[in-house]
Amino acid sequence: MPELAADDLIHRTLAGERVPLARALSWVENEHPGATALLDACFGRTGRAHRLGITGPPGAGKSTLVTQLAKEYRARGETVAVVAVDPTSPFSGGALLGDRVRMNELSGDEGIFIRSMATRGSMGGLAVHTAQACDVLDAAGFGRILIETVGVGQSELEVAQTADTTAVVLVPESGDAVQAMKAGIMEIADVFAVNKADREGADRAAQAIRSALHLRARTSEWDIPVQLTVASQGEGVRELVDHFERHLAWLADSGTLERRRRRRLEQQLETLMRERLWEEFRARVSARRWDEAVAALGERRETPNQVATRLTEADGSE
Ligand SMILES: Nc1nc2c(ncn2[C@@H]2O[C@H](COP(=O)(O)OP(=O)(O)OP(=O)(O)O)[C@@H](O)[C@H]2O)c(=O)[nH]1
Ligand SMILES: [Mg+2]
Repeated sequence: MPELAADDLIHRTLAGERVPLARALSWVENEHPGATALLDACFGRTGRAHRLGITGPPGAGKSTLVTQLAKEYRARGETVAVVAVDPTSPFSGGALLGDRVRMNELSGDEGIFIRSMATRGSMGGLAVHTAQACDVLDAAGFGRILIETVGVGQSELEVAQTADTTAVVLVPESGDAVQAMKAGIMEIADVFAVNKADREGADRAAQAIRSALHLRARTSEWDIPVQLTVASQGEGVRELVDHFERHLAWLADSGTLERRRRRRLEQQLETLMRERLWEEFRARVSARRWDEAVAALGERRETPNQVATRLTEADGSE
């Protein structure tokens, strides 16, 4: 596609045209200068999509499940965007190719849009870019946004937290259930899927998760369901979507949706303010002064606290 004027690109993205939409998402991902105007134009139209995080350990069957979920939502008349967050790890090269093949099943349907986000740059950046990509997809009119993230680390938690509903996908045989609980995933799961339930031990794994949930102090009125699935056969997928829809209704009725979204916006604002204030500061303080401050630390003449105080209290005049 030839270079589009920014206004044209924004207009066509909001109209749901796929090629401009793909370009718009690249703008977000690459922090293109036009991204700010794009996101500003999208903002007033966001808040309509249900954002679902699908997370869990490598190979649990997330992509297979996402493909099935997308089909089920389509059958229910919803439009679906999939955001697959690829960690650029040496292990995921093959898996990514697998994803493409699997998700090819979905291609050719105008009501489905699939996008990968690379984990370039900082992890914090990834969460921000993912949230912004979801804003664009939301504004473009997709009703359900499925965000697939691999793993159970801090960065995945951050990405998952950009969702309204988070599903944690585990498998029967590994000690994943226990590990996930340790990694804090228990705190973010709204729904559990025990996938590969065609294998030994799925009921036992589901039971282990339920017991762990019972031991935990309840923090809300939402009863976290544990659903067995066989993603490769599409089993349990309808039930899973039912849980998601019930969760969405619960979020809305209880006021939790509004609260979560507001907190998300507050976090966005905070991130933005941090960046801006930092840039402002670096523009104000010369490289020479900064280097001197670092040298003072290196030579143990001042403590980091003292230097920070001196630099913030200075009025900027050199
Ligand atoms: N037996 C069985 N295999 C499954 C099931 N669901 C997925 N698989 C297989 O598990 C493998 C991994 O599936 P993916 O969907 O790529 O898993 P993933 O969690 O997206 O993997 P990463 O993105 O690499 O973390 C594939 O070979 C799938 O065919 C299932 O319910 N039962
Ligand atoms: Mg995958």
